[in-house]
Amino acid sequence: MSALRRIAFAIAAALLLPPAAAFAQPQAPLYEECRLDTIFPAGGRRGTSVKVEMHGFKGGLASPRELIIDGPPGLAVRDLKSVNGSTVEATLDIAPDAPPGRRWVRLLNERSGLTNFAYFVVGRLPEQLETEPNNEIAKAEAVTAPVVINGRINPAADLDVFRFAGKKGQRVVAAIAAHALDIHGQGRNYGIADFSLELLDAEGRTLASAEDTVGFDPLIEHELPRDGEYFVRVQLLNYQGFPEAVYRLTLGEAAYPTAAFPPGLARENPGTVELFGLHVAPGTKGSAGVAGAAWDPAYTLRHVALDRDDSSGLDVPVLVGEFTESTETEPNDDRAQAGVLAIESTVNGRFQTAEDVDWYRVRLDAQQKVQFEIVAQRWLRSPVDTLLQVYDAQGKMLAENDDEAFDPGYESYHDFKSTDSRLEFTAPAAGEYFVKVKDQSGVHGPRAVYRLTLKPGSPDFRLTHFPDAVPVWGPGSTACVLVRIDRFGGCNDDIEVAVEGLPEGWSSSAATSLATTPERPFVTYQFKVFVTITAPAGAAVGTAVPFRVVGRSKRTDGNSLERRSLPLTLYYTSDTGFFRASPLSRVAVAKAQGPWLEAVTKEITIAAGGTGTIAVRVHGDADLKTMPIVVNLATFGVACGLTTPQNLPINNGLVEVPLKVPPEMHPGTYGITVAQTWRSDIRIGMPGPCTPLIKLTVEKAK
Ligand SMILES: [Ca+2]
Ligand SMILES: [Ca+2]
Ligand SMILES: [Ca+2]
Ligand SMILES: [Ca+2]
Repeated sequence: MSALRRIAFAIAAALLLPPAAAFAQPQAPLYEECRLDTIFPAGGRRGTSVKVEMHGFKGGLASPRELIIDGPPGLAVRDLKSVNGSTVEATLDIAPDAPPGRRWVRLLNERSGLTNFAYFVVGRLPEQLETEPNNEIAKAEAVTAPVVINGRINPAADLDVFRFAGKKGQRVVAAIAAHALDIHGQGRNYGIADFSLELLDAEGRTLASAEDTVGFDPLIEHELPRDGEYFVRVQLLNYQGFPEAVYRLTLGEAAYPTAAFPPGLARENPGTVELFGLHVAPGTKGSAGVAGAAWDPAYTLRHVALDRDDSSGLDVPVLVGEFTESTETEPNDDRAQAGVLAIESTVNGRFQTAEDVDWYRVRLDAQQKVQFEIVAQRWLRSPVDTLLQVYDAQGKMLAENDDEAFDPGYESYHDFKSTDSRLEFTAPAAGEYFVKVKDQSGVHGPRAVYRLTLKPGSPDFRLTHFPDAVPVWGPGSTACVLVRIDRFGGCNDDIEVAVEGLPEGWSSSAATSLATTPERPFVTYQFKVFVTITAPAGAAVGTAVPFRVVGRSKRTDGNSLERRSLPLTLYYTSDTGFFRASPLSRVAVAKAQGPWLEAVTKEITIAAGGTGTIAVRVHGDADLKTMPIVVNLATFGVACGLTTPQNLPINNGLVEVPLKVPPEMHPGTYGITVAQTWRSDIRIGMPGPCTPLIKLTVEKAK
């Protein structure tokens, strides 16, 4: 959160919260963010046992129940225990045959439910933890390469120096995995941990240094000039340091894959890809078919690791696609050599040389609408900046796109503004059209990959939702999930968004993202909706169950579209907007922290500018006399309060909540929830209990 944003929040809090003196009621309970900020070490060697320490946020990890680990098999958890409310320890026994690569680790606890995921990597090289003090060359920690060192840059200005013996002619690798594992700060250090790395000789002279080689991760490959001692120095940019700045340093003659080709495969039959990187021989294959059978189909990311003795386990992202897959065929540097594309297909390409451009051709009917989309920097961490151009058969350029307009913030696997191209195109006449893909960042080689997908330009939409780990605060209570709807190709249908896949006894509510009508011109309420999930009254605290979010457009022509929502794990508050695509959504039952609300009024109709009253029942605290209440409606941006908080009396367990509908609100049916003050606000990562969705029908102003 920026300083300005903090101030804005403080002012908002001061303005919006009712004066405590007026009713002398306690503040709403603090619903801790169920957040896992770091796991240390962030990996271990297979066949060993690793004691890990997990850090959360302001007491949100109290009463740990279990670790839920997704991804390839081979990890067993024992000795899970609480150190304090924000720190948990456990021992991970890594099976001798555990496949190398990352796992998705979450902590289930009674205090705040289920956390976001943090990555834990299984490797095959020997591993060790750094030992402080190691800040100076004179105090460098001696290590035997090849090795993976698990360290932390903390406190500010911490430096970690390691000493190893090398031989003349050895090509050593020194590589940090941190950004690759989404290592990020908290508190005053929001943002990806940005490391730098130096290789020094015995006299302390710098032989090589690196900063942002793969994303923000530094990587050095260097041929040692003579037999002797060498040093590697790790630090954070600007001499920062914080407890979450965890890294894995691979050092020595180790295999370190950094690219895969093709960078994507058909979902149906993923198979293998070729890996590229340091000490990775041409023709080396990796499998993209591991694990994830239970993953949400909306999650298309896979990770390919190298299964070899000298592998640190760090894997390379690839994607699975819905359509026919192919790879480009060089030479294709001019129109005459263009490769053939079909609608509903994906071609995997790369820029092999600095001059490389890639041409494709496609036959289109008159007025046929198509959508070209490139994925390169997003998801794949490719360093390219694509430019996409469409030409007619006479060589006249008809359309082009550099950086896609679509906001990538919710899905970016990288942390830069997206440079991927996307355009919707309508063929003016029947015939052959040509597509040119070009890089503008001046990079080429195995990492300079892209995927170009050609889809029909018909109306379509996509959904994302967060959190992917929903806390229900007490059996019988309800929590909400925020779903974002993005429409393409002129999609203007009502889209019904529902929660599915919950076990028996659980319930949920559906919401509608409204189409635009003459009566209801485009409004931000179309972009986001809430759906809610209610746990059974008999649910045990510490229960976690999977769910999925599905959207269905209700086409007037009868051709309905169904799309699965991509789950997002939330690293910071949604206000700061730091998300990562997640393989699976779960809802977990935490201990009730205080009272919770049930909707007595299930639906209400109010004219724009008019007022109404919603009745809610308060459970869990019979002595409570008043409660600060807010009515929420998912809106664009960070706002979701339809009313400002009001301190309201409780009579016989019931609260009558007055609701004034803004005069500018368009006619339509909206899903709203009632919750206890803005501390229960999902946007600040504190999704306290709320009522199940209440249907609010807004009529035209009278
Ligand atoms: Ca350190
Ligand atoms: Ca140090
Ligand atoms: Ca090429
Ligand atoms: Ca080419």
